[in-house]
Amino acid sequence: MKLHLVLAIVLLEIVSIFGANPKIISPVGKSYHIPTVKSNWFKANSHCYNIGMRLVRISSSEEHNAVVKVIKASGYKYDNFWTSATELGNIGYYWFHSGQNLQFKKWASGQPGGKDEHCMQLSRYTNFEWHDYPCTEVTRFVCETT
Ligand SMILES: [Ca+2]
Repeated sequence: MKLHLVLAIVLLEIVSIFGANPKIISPVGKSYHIPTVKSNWFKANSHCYNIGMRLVRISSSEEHNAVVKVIKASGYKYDNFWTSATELGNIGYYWFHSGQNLQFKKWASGQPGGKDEHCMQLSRYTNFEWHDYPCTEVTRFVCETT
């Protein structure tokens, strides 16, 4: 029992020391990873896939909060982050790697909208609430375990 507590504390310490690099386990059982590179939405999908992960998908308020916490604990809290939500090739937004429509939503006020903006980012301008942006924009992204 005590050993488990100690291990949990050690794990938390490791996460806080290494910031953006480790895979961080969320309350919903997923692990997250923020790569050191920036890319457009298409390459972000490829990058996550190539390391055995997927571009992040957010299905609940709990997951949203977990991802924001990971971002804020990383060294990159002044960037925007791609998620796998897009409306490319479809009517309305969906999660690219599952094809499911968005159930939970956290759009910032006035979003989504804007010409040629078809991919979703967590935006530093609105405390990481959701914005749509042009999919070709180069920025950071969050990968998750599948
Ligand atoms: Ca927008």
